[in-house]
Amino acid sequence: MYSPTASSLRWTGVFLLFTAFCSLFTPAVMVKHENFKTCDQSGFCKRNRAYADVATEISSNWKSPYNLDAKSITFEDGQLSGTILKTVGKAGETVRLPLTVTFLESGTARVTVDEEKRQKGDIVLRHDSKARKERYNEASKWAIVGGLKISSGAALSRETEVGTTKVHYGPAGKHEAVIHHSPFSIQFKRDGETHIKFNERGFMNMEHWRPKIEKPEPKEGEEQALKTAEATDEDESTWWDESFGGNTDTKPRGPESVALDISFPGYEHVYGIPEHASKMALKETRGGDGNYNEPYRLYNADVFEYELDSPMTLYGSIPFMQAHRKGSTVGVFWLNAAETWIDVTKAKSGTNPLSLGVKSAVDTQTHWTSESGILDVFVLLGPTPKDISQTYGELTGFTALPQQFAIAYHQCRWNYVSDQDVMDVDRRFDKHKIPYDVIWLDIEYTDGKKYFTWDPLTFTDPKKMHKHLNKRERKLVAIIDPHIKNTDKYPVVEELKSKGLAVKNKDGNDYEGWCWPGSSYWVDCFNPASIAWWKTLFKYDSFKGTGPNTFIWNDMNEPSVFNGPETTMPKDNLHYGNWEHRDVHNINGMTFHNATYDALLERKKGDIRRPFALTRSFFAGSQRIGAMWTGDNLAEWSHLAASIPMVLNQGISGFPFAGADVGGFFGNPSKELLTRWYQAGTFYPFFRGHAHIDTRRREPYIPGSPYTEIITQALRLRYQLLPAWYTAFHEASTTGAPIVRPNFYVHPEDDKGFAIDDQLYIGSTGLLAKPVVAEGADSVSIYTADDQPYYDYFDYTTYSGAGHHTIKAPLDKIPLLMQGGHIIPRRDRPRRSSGLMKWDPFTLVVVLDKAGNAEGTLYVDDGETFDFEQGAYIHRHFQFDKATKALTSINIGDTGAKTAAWHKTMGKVRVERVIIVGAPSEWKGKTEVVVSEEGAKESARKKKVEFTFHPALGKKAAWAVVRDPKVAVGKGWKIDFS
Ligand code: MIG
Repeated sequence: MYSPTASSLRWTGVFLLFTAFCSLFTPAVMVKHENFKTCDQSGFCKRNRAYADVATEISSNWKSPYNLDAKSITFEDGQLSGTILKTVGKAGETVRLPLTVTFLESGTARVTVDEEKRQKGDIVLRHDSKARKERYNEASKWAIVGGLKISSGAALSRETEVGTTKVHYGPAGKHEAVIHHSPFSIQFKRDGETHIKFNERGFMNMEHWRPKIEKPEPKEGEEQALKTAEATDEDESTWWDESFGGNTDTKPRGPESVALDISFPGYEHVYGIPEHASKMALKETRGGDGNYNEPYRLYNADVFEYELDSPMTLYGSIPFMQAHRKGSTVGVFWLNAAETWIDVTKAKSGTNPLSLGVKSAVDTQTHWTSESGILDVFVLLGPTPKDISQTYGELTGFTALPQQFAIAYHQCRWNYVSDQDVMDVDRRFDKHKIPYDVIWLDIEYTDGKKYFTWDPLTFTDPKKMHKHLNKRERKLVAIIDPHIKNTDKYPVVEELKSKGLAVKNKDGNDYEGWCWPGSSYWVDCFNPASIAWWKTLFKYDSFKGTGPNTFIWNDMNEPSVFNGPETTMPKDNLHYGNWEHRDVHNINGMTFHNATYDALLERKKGDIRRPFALTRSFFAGSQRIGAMWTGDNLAEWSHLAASIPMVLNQGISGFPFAGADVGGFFGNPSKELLTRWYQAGTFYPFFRGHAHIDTRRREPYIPGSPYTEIITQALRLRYQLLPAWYTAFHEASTTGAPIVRPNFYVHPEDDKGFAIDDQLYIGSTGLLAKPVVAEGADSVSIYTADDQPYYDYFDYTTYSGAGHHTIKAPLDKIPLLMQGGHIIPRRDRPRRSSGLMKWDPFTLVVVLDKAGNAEGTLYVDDGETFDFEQGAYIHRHFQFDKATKALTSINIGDTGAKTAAWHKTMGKVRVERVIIVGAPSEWKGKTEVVVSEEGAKESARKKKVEFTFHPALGKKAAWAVVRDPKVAVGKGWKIDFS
């Protein structure tokens, strides 16, 4: 038997280095298409596309075989139930499919279709297997955390039509579901207008359970005859097993896919369904020029050297799509964890031409297909983008409010090779006065890829390293992957096996596969006992050398399996509860990330710090746990450009704490590319530099002058704006709103901007960035959607009028504008880390709108603990009112047990400067303003403070400064400019 020896491991290392070395000389890196299925190579996708083709053929007499049995319909407590009968085969046998349509208080409707459990006899006929014999119905257990309150007002409509059932629901009963019985279809209406249609085109398909009938092998000469016979029937070739790339999926339960067409009449744009390296506005996937010829695929996978502008699957999936047009945004959340494909096509609208102008002349039609599970779809009727993020967030959870350090800058590479190396990098950042918060350790820190250990030669004193970092309040993130090395004398693998917590193969034995450590097992985090065990591994006295400033990175959790089909696990593997891997694949990564989060919560009794865990694989709901990044991109300009729509798409899909590897993972970026990437990266909610093991070092201090200085400026900008970012994160954590926002989200009425995905707004701050993503560019064209003035962030150059504006952008310039009407909180004192800024005073930038008004918010808490849940925070609303000529600060936070104590400390921090951009010219000559603060002593109630006015200069707006008004951030106050 093979057992890895020290020397064989060394050889594996040499081999890996060698492969990596070779790849340096591969001229154009390209994804290996042959490693991943096309729709045609994925049995159920092919079958359902063929089904759709038959349904669309005009000449066929085809009729959807799904009929809702009118006699079965009941309505009770906001829920309609019934049975859909599917007519099968020539004999007209029927399959019974229980339907529920649940009407929720949020105005959302949830439609589920299951398959009635068959008689014992039926099941026995099925292929013998240890797998469960019902459809997977536990996805909601992982994805859904709320929003399920039933609409008490939902009621059957009194107006009746034969063959139709109508239900009024939602706010003020404005929503209506019109359910047609034969064939079964649903129209979802808002204010009398149809926004979403189910099964309009008749693609609904639930491949029902059936016994496997062994067909005799065709004898010679009979083949042709058999083929002709089959041609009239369904294609059964992939029903009972299916092979791809030398792997065979045994499919013990046979075909069991679920499919449905969902149409958005009058909607030209659909967004969402990450993760794909494609534009934010989804493209058509069948036929025509400039379209994809493959559906968008959701099957979490470690796609090596992924290609751009592609519907290919990537590491994570969120089966949530929204459709947008002027005046309306709606959404569908397809809650299914199995492999899923989505076709998108557009058709000339069938809607009334009179209503055009609001509606698009185009309908978007989609076709969703998943390999197994029940059908479970949420229908969200908006009507605004914000309503959509809110209702989706109520269902799957809002972004966890991270610690402050987690939204600052992270420095990573594969690998910092020793504890000395880590401390050396840290010192160099300090030497160059470059701020950073977190340094990361990739897999090489371990002893031979055994997680929870340190390499005894290179990381001899992890405690000392942590202590060193802690001096500047810096943190360490260490990687922990889900593959557990199969080796002797490794307690982690011994426990995993002896406790029976590993994922099983189809025969019920521990599944063994190949990953970084060589032979490995995978922890099955669907099992509550696995989570309980996983928690024990992170305790400080178990994972020795770690402490409160150690956090975790989860990689490879798709899961990535080097020798598995499509680099992941066989679908017939078994998880806790005897569900097949097929059923749960897309949730797998989230369960691992979730276990890690739980473990971080309980490292030490009484530790109440918020966990931080980064994940590569994700599903709907992962936003509750931590951050994601877009995986292994390339150090190429095109990948820098692609990162912007990807990050925006994450935001509108409910998982906004997202970023891409700054600098590009594979390859060596030019100094110019690296610099531009840092400038763009300051606008990623998750901001981390990272690099492959074979690349040259590229920490910000490496490229030298002027690049290092320019990168430092970009990093300082991020740190300066941390109060604005943190406020945006807080908003995301309470409303589900994206942290960086695309044009359509901020300007839902501006149809010219619906497809724009290369510029971004930060939260509600009015900050609008257009990163430079082209080599040699010295300007960008930025789009502004309204007629507010937009001011250059750095020099107040004014851009007015909706449309495109050219901004000069030499290498040292970041195109960043401030939309008139906002008040932006900052902290202007440069520090080495965000932790050191905790008690720094604030600067407020008041950016006046056309009318001369502005408003904004600031959220501040300790950036560390959960005390904010007990009121330990400050939440202010600032307003500059033209009429009263005053800037005021008022409290908009609730209070709790810890409010008072918090206000005694943080509340006292000052606002040290107020800058007014677009200041009115009548302020010329003014030298003082009057400041008053609530609760101040009578003598100090009104104080005069120095004021300077700077007149407009060419295109540069006039601005003014109030120097040190000495008002506390936690108090109500007023600055009078009259
Ligand atoms: O197969 O841990 O995406 O960020 O540096 C590669 C090594 C494994 C993939 C991650 C990348 C990380 C690398 N990992």
